[in-house]
Amino acid sequence: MERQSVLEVQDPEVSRFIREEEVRQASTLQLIASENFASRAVMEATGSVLTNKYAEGYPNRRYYGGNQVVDKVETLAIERCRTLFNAPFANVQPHAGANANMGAYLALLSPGDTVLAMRLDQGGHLTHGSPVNFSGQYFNFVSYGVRESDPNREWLDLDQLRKLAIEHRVKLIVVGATAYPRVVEVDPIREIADEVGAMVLFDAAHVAGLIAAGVYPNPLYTRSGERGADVVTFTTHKTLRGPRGAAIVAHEDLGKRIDKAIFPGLQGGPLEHSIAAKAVAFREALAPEFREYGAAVVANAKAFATALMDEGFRLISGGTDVHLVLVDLRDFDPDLDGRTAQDRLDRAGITCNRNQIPFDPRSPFVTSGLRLGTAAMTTTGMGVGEMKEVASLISAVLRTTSEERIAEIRGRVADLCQGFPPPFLRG
Ligand code: DSN
Repeated sequence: MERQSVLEVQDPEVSRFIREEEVRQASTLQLIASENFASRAVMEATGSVLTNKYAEGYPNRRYYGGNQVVDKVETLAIERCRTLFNAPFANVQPHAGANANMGAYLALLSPGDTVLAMRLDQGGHLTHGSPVNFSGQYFNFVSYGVRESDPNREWLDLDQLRKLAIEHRVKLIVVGATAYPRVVEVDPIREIADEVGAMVLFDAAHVAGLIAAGVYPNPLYTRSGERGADVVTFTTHKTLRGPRGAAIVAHEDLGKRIDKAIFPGLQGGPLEHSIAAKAVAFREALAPEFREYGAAVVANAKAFATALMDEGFRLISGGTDVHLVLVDLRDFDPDLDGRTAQDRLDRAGITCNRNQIPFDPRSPFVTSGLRLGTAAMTTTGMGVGEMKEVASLISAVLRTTSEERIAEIRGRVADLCQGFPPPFLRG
């Protein structure tokens, strides 16, 4: 509190904006699938004196003096991360998911190497080979997607993945997505990789918290406990509910290469305040309550999916196994695009993002879809009853163009949120 009042005195403008954002986060619904509410302990570590320290290098191998305490912090974060993911090796320094992926590519590839990853417009990520991203500029990416028709419409097309892996003799297969509502088992990917002599990188940015909670298979291992993905990258702020940042876990033989790629290959001084907050989040995720949280996130997503379908929305792949649903708006209203829907929901206090759906006829800026996640709502304590209510509010907003009606719904949203305050407002 004292720290905030200092800010209020010294910089009233920034202080006011932070307060405004607190009000926005607490009085509107947060449905962006990549967001969550970090605990107060995580935020306290993020705002600590560790932000003052330069610590280029790794514990006991630094280029600056005075790292006695920081070494303990980073070692603790590494150990907790390894325990959480049953990982032989961990690097907790990546500043963001994009850096973690870049670090993994630097460790595993040479410029120009051929890589297979999921198409961005079918659920992948910019760092999975987009031509406007470093990944697509420095490596030769080939993309797989989802099935266009039944059986298993909009589920990962493993036949296509295997065909492309063989045809292009890829060096690395990247798995993982930002908008794919189904579990991806590493086992068949490992088999394909072994067939073509490729490595496997699993980008678990979205599902890291679900893995930690035991409700999503750990991609480092196959179901029979053999080596699965060679490397797993993930962000710490999505379902894992930690500070904004990322980490990498891997099998022991790749550890040295990954460390070298992150520093000095890619980053300078690590953000030790953030690493301390990651350690706090890993500890929280190791507690039994986090398993309940992960199970509740998925149960809420499934209830939300059913309720949305009852309201007349079609969901990509017919539902969800994870923390998010991807809505195809076209069956609900053929004239309603993702951008219009996102803006109207925003005015009603329902925060989400438009998203391309597989085989989307609209551009990435407009889109025909919405991506909705349950991680943040679940953190506030909402359950399946609230998911039904939120689905009905979304449907009501998207059925009207009356600003008066949207304002009325915004009031209902605020009432609902008042009963479920985020952690930063709790004692
Ligand atoms: N921006 C993240 C997401 O929303 O999924 C991915 O980088």
